[in-house]
Amino acid sequence: MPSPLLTYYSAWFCPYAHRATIALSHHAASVSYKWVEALGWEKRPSEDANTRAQTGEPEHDSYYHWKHPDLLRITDGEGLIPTFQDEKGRVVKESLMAVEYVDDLASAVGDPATRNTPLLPADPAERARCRWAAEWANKKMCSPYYTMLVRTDVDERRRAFDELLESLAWWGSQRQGTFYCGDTLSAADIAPLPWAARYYILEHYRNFVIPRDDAQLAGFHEWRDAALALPTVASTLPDRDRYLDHIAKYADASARSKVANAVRSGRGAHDLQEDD
Ligand SMILES: N[C@@H](CCC(=O)N[C@@H](CS)C(=O)NCC(=O)O)C(=O)O
Repeated sequence: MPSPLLTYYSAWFCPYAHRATIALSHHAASVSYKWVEALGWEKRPSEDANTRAQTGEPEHDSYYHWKHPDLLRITDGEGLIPTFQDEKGRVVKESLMAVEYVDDLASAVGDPATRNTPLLPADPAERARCRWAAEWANKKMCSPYYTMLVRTDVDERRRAFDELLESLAWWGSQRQGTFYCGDTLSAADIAPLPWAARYYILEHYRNFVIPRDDAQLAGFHEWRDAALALPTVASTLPDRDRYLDHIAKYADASARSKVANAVRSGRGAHDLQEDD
């Protein structure tokens, strides 16, 4: 069966979309797509007048997302990436599901002779373990990244970093091979990988260094180094300086995105709500 052409609404900087990009890169032999750069920043006077009134903050400019009109149209105005649209117009969104969707497509339409390894194990219990780990990583290895960047209380940031280190140690110890589900990359690995690839921002903006020589973290480093060295992953990594410049808007509190708004209001990045 020929591979359908997906329209992939994405953005070069977005770690959530990066999950889908890694899945597409892994399954490049089976799934074809057209990338649409669908999100960017625009600087406008800050709209959060209530917050300013409460904190006494001076008038300032903030960065808001501009969104591709087609993305807004097919997502009823929500406009989150990653979003896929297939040739029949059907929409798939939410990054963890997008990864599974690409994997399902590869097994449905990919040529078995050239298809890459599946991202989810076939065994039901192993599959459930892998999905559970992806959700866990989303909360424990991805959301703290935004807490450290966006929250202003230094103790809260430090607590988030300490918790992150505990999570990294746990993750490294749970692997069933080089990677989480064995010796090939899985959907569980892809869940935290875009953030693990960007943890350098924590040192750059918050002076939080993930120690290299701590025995508890050896498994995490082994996992991270092996995953980032895969050509299908290495080819997807954003330029470091360009990304540092992008994420400065979170570090200096001028970003107004759904994730930044959720974290500013005291929730986790994984807990977006309608009005964020
Ligand atoms: N839960 C979503 C989150 C995706 C998300 O927040 N993506 C950001 C870009 S990194 C976005 O689309 N932001 C648009 C906005 O904040 O309005 C997922 O996992 O796909």
